[in-house]
Amino acid sequence: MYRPQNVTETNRLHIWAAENSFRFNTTHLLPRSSITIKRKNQSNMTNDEKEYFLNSIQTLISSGDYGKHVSYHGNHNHRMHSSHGEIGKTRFLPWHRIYLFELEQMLQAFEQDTFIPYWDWTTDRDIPEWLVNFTPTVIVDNQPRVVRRSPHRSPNTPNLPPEGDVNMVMSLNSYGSFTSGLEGGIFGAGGLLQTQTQMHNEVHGWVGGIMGNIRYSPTDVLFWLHHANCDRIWAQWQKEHPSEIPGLSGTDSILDPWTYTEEETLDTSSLGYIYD
Ligand SMILES: [Cu+2]
Repeated sequence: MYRPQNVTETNRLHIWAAENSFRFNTTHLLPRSSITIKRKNQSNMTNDEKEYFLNSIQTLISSGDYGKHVSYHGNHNHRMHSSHGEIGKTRFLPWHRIYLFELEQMLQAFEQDTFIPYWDWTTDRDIPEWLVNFTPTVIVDNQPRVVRRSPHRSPNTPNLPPEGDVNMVMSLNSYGSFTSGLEGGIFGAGGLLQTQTQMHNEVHGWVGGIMGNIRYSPTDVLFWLHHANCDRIWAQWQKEHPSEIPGLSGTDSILDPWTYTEEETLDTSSLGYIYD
């Protein structure tokens, strides 16, 4: 059902500039070396790639654009979590896909080949070493927000989700059950299944600190790596379930504060990226 865009370098920049989500314009942008960028597993990044990524994040923090982007997540009028009801549950994956895409476009204004890496917490069972000391203070909604973490410490979320949890959601056949399992875990008749963690929510709680605060969690750079992993899991699941789409309609399908529609999110390669 999706409508793949014919992505060329020019229209990629055009699509993004038209969104006008921040103050740069196309004259600031350098063409990428490839039309389709590969988001890599963070554990396979070169030192240069890590440096480019953190430098461009830091540049956006200093310019105020990062803090502004974080603040969208604190505005719950955008309905992007299941805590906002059925529509929020349905919008969770497409909304966050665009949220990451927009940040990645901004990062590429400074390092044209940079990408948001993903953190596969089923294999890397701790905070990636190179990010342990990246704990900036970011101005969000006119207040300084400090990145603090308290990994492992919450009694409610003692473990990062194991591979079995991912296999479990991958085996689900409807978009509705897949996205709720991935966002917050799979619930049986008696509550959360004993063998499962709360998946996406679990990682937020496990990292702790600002990652455990729904309003300001994107202040921590781990947010982007964690959500890239969720987005990657969705992309894999989509390949096996091409007809299972969120199915939003009317204004619900417009991923505000941007103007992208659900349809435009359904194929990552039409947004110009894939996963390795
Ligand atoms: Cu999240």
